[in-house]
Amino acid sequence: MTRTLLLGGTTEATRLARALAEAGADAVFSYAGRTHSPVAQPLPTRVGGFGGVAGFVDYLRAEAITHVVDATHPFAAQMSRNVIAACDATGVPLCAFERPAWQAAEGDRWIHVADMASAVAALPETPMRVFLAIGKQNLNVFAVKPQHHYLLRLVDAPETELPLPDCAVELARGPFDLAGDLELLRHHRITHIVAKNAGGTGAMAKLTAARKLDLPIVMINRPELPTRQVLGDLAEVMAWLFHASDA
Ligand code: 3Y8
Ligand code: NAP
Repeated sequence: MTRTLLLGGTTEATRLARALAEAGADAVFSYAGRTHSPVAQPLPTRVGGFGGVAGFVDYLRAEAITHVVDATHPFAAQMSRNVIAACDATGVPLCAFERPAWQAAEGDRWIHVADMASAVAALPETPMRVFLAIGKQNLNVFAVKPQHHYLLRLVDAPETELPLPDCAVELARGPFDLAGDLELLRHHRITHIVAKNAGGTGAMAKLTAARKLDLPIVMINRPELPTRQVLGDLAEVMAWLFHASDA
């Protein structure tokens, strides 16, 4: 009998949770607990870290998990590395459910950078109006360029003082749409966007809006991960979970 642990926090994970619930599958959904009130899922849900690789191994054994689907965000690299190590150690089958990276289209003005520090370096010296669509975990690296006006889009109101002297906060939770992101960029007179190459549809609207407004995007490449099986299609994940175990 398959008992699945689904590591979530993305649009794809939410879709897969619905498919598993509709199939009456024995599955547990897992959030890191990054936001105050995560979207409720149609599966039994646990919230919070496991306690590193050792904690994750203990959880897999204690909960008799037979399959792990890593549907975390492409930038949740630490979790994905821990999952690979723990599934190697226990022999529990693992697949990543991951959306392909975004590709620049005709008319896009993307500046590709390797990491957050390079994203800061890619911004001009003269004061601009920058939409930081990267959440709150990496804001401090931008403090070396305080001259810009920054627009931050966060899931929860910041609890500590922000490291940027000139910034506005927009509280919102994805997935986002084109009309909303066009209005956001126009209202705040944005000149540059900084984004992670999240892929998927949940955070894509700002890319289309930037193209329509002819704005440059500093696009941060995904972190490298050790090789693992990656599936990009929900039906493939369901087949991996249920047809494989029939074999
Ligand atoms: C807690 C679950 C769904 C999932 C929706 C996707 C991502 C749409 C767009 C912009 C970019 C950003 C951020 C973003 C989006 C999805 C997806 C999305 C980006 C929730 C969620 C959790 C998180 C964590 C949160 C991070 C932050 C990142 C904001 C739930 C809503 C910037 C990433 O306050 C914090 O600490 C927030 C932290 C990690 C990045 C960061 O470093 O700050 N997401 N986002 C998950 C958990 O606890 O395990 O709360 O409901 C999920 C989603 N947020 O249900 O459809 O494409 O699927 N989330 C990025 O992608 O760049 C905003 O503004 O355009
Ligand atoms: P991360 O840096 O890769 O992970 C740091 C630690 O957080 C992990 O080692 C683990 O703690 C815990 N953790 C992460 N994801 C978890 C999950 N789904 N369930 C239980 N514990 C989890 O992770 P992150 O980038 O902060 O992302 C956290 C969550 O937000 C993930 O669910 C991710 O899908 C979602 N998210 C992230 C982004 C982003 O830009 N990073 C964007 C959208 C959504 P222990 O070591 O204690 O087990």
